[in-house]
Amino acid sequence: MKVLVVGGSGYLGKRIVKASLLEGHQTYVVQRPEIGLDIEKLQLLLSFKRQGAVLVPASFSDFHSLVDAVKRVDVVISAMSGVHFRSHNLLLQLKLVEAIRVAGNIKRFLPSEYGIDPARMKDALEPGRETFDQKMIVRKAIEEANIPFTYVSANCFAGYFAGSLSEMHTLVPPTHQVTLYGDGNVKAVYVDEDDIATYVVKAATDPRTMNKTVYIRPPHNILSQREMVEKWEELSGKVLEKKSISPQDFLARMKDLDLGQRAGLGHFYHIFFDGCMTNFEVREDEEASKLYPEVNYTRMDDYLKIYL
Ligand code: NDP
Ligand code: GO6
Repeated sequence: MKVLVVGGSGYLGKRIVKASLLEGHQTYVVQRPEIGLDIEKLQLLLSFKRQGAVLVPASFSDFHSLVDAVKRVDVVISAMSGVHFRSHNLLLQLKLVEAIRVAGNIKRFLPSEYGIDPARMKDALEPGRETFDQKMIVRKAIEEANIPFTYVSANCFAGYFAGSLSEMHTLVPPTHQVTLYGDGNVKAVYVDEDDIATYVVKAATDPRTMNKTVYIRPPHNILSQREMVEKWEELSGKVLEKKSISPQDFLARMKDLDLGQRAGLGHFYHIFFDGCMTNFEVREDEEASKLYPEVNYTRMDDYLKIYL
């Protein structure tokens, strides 16, 4: 298969490029002229080329260049940034959908989702709600254009949610005390980003996932915050002092934060108080570790070793 990755130099995107090359796909990666003097991005793209990827020059400010890029492949996987607010990111994503519609050749499109299932977040708190609403607007455009799709709900990126033991404003485990959300027993789902990329690439060409949502919910990685803390205590050999925060006190922290962190706080609230990742059933034919049992996914006790 010929696979185009959009956003291929990003945090998740670079892992998707690697997974696609490993899967043996002819892998195309968008190279935007706007990266300019960003030497890290350019060197990363050049390293993809050395590994066999084809770099495709295209710009979101040149619609025809997007259509031409899309015409060269069968499958498009987007991993564009999700942190842009106030509709900027939405406009870019809709441009990509329009280019795919006009090109008319795409057998599967995976829009940039990879988190909580936005279809279940109609009542989410503002301003985090905006990220879900935008993803739903992109879905509507895809479906109205009759573009074959797969949506991937990847749950918690381990890099953000496991390393921090799910505390905000940090990416590393605390050394002395940890604040649990309520009793700390609500189940979330943690996934290594390399595994997310592997599952995304597998789902992208799978006839079983056509026009469906795939949930990445590996059974060993369905864990409460308390269980994550216990795993870290076991590994580090140190017991952390536990505090607890009520949902009301946690929400009250929002007033002092900037827009991005307020959105994040809402997401954490829905994950660790509402249990939005685990309060519904998924069938075996829509769960990634069941669809692709050959993938030896990373368990969180192994993952946490990188922080020792
Ligand atoms: P990044 O912030 O790393 O950005 C990815 C890419 O977006 C960039 O590399 C760039 O592509 C592209 N991009 C950024 N700005 C522009 C622009 N102005 N014009 C065109 N392209 C642009 O993204 P992430 O990897 O963090 O996020 C990818 C997805 O994963 C998002 O949908 C996000 O919501 C989700 N996510 C989920 C998390 C979870 O825990 N479930 C955690 C974090 C993200 P280029 O390579 O061309 O430069
Ligand atoms: C990741 C984050 C971590 C925010 C999703 C603030 C979309 C999703 C799980 O960009 O807002 O400290 O589902 O202080 O559907 C950010 C967001 C995580 C990363 C959440 C995300 C998750 C986006 C923080 C913080 C660890």
